[in-house]
Amino acid sequence: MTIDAPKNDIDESTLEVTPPKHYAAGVPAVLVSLKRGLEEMGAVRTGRTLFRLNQRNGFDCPGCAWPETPGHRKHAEFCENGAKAVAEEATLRTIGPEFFAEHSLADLSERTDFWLGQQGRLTHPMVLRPGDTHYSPISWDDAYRVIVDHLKALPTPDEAIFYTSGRTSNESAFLYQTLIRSYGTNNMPDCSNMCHESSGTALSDTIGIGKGSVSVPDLEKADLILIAGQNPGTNHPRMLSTLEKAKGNGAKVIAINPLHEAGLQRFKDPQKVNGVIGSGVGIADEYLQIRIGGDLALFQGIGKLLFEAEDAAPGTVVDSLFVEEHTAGLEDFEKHARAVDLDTVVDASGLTLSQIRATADAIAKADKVIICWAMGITQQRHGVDTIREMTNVLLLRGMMGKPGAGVCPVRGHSNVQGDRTMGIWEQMPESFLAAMDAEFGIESPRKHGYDTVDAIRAMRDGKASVFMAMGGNFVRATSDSEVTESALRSCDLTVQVSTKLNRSHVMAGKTALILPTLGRTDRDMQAGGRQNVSVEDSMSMVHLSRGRLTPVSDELRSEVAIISELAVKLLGPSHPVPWNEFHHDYDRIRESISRVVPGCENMNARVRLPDGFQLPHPPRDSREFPTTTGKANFTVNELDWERVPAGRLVLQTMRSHDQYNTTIYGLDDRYRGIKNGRKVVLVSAADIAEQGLRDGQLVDIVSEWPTDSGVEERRVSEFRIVEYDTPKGNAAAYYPETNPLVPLDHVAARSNTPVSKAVVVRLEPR
Ligand SMILES: Nc1nc2c(c(=O)[nH]1)N[C@H]1C(S)=C(S)[C@@H](COP(=O)(O)OP(=O)(O)OC[C@H]3O[C@@H](n4cnc5c(=O)[nH]c(N)nc54)[C@H](O)[C@@H]3O)O[C@H]1N2
Ligand SMILES: Nc1nc2c(c(=O)[nH]1)N[C@H]1C(S)=C(S)[C@@H](COP(=O)(O)OP(=O)(O)OC[C@H]3O[C@@H](n4cnc5c(=O)[nH]c(N)nc54)[C@H](O)[C@@H]3O)O[C@H]1N2
Ligand SMILES: [Mo]
Repeated sequence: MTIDAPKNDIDESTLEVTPPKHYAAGVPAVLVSLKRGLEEMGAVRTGRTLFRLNQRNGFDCPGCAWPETPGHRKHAEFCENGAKAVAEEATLRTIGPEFFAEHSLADLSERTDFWLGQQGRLTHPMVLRPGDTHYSPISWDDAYRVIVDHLKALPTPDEAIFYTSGRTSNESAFLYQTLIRSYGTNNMPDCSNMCHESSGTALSDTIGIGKGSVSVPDLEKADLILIAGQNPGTNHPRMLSTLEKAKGNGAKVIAINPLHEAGLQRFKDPQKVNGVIGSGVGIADEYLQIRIGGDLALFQGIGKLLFEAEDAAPGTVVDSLFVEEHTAGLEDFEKHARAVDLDTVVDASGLTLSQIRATADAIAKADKVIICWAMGITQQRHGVDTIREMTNVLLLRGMMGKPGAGVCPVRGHSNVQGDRTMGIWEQMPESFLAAMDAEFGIESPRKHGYDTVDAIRAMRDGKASVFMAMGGNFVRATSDSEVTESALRSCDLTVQVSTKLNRSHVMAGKTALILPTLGRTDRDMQAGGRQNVSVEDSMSMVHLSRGRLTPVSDELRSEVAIISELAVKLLGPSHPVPWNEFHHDYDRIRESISRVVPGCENMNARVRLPDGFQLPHPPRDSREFPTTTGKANFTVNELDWERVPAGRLVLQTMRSHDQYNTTIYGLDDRYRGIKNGRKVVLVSAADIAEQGLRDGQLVDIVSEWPTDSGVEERRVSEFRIVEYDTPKGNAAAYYPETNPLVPLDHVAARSNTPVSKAVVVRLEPR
């Protein structure tokens, strides 16, 4: 069998630009999936993986966290981008000791993210010791010894940081936090800090639980679905099938997005006849091309208009029964909402008054309303307030805890929600820590730990010197790349448990370890036989995932194995946690989870049900709100938005169609018409004209950040201007190439999430 050689590096000069597409998926998507599969893993593995994706006895797609339709797990359900995620992991290309002997650290650091990721699966534990120019092989036992020696030498466990990315299974996340808390710290930053933290913070305030309140059947039943700050055609393609069904049942969809994303316009389902030869289905009935950062204003305007509609036809808009029985804080909210100035809302959002009125009218009249959102909302300075304001609108209309209505934060990584449920959080509540202590006879630390941004600050300031990551690509995922890179390099030890090579392996601490691990698709054999793991999707369904592929190397260890083996060495053989039993039989881990994590009782039996089981959600299940008031809270939020200084643009950093976060699959952003390159900046015709620039011109993007001592500048070079339909004053470019532009302190209020979607920049012609 031949596996294609890795792709060559990027030549941005061959960039091609064609008009953006107005629909998503369709035949090209299926062809792309199969082609990627065959290139990376050959026919047999392609068959074994793609047709086992999201099936009852198969593995959970490592793509996004969009759920399966209950009862449908028996059908192969996969999408183009899920297939790419699988091909990326199941590739037969490998990089072992010879690769690292050939490529020095200096060589690797010159390579692009694309090149690093394309080299293949990691096969051996590798070490870089002080003064080494190359990584060299190390045995697992010696690798654990290096970690234990460093951790034991720290003056306090709080000088170590333990990151988690969202592919980690429930079982390994639970064990990982048990290890970290047994060792003695809560320093557990995770990718969620950069992702839906704003959603968790806002929803905890308003409804008392940081998770979405709807399921797939709710979306299928809704009358009105708002989709704000999300690009499902690329990032959650299976959501389009759900939207298609909702539309078929009569739902109206309103998209709120500065860009006209293809998947929000029309969907041709490749698994249906009309999707292959017909014109597919239209998705958005209305498209609000909002200005970046204008959503808080929009929802405040809607709040005001709902009260006015209630005045005009009393008893028809405000759900007074719900409001009286289940909510608190209406009076203050009403006073604030009525005082909102609609001219300001128009200015801030860039929308017309009639668009805003039509949206409010649709919300006022629909019986079942759902609001979905993702990174366009959460990665904003006012992300938390915006989500609180969306909730205000829904609460006023009683859209909580009834079929077809509610809040729907659409999660990213396939188990990012589960990792949090399992205790990966720097500030888990006392109830969880007490349950851990009772289960294991340990003493979990109570002092809150560092989140992602605080972890970088701690390393930068010399307050932390050991960094370990369970997956992910910390230096490329986080903001302010230069600061973060030097923070990581200043550590005494960095440890990356990974499937594939990435920039975080290259930005190595004085001593650095790469520990290769099994992925979702790989068969996981332990002393107790073949193991499976579980994950929780965006709608709180927990189900099993079982890998089938033969691992590419005998040296790979599962995350559970790595954590347990390290724990025994770090904590000693008499530690009360039964690490060896956990290692050998993951059912034993689930037994402990059953006792510690509320809602996971009897997990081993329930996770084996055909659709798994759904975690409790009091607002959804019984209109109970575990908030400080015991009711759903209306909130009052100051109106603010992103102003565009003269001659400047507000830049959002987003994903192309050919990437998974920091992993670059290819160089095309098919739906947006960008081919063979990534260093582009999308700018409106009006700004191009006003600033005397031209389409196709090469520019540097310079971000400007006011400080006490003046304006700090950050720069990325040689980006090509692409004229694109985005609101005047706004621009868009791809992440992670533009992460150097996002200042570390540019974070969302309260959630501390980097503001990746609104950076003030200027374009400097080369
Ligand atoms: N194939 C693929 N799938 C993925 C991922 C991937 O990289 N590749 N990543 C996964 C992860 S971890 C996540 S979190 C999700 C991310 O899923 P998305 O949130 O869809 O990802 P982004 O590309 O960041 O897209 C943000 C969207 O918000 C819009 N936007 C930007 N600013 C604003 C604003 O101010 N207001 C509004 N209303 N909209 C705005 C942008 O135009 C864009 O459409 O996808 C997950 N799934
Ligand atoms: N500017 C900007 N920055 C952003 C964002 C943005 O929109 N704009 N989005 C943010 C968001 S939403 C997120 S979630 C973060 C993503 O942050 P991360 O989760 O840290 O990044 P990923 O790119 O998903 O991580 C990819 C790496 O994970 C490893 N990996 C893959 N599968 C497995 C596995 O099964 N086990 C283990 N141990 N390792 C595995 C591989 O080595 C791979 O290189 O980035 C954030 N950063
Ligand atoms: Mo994410």
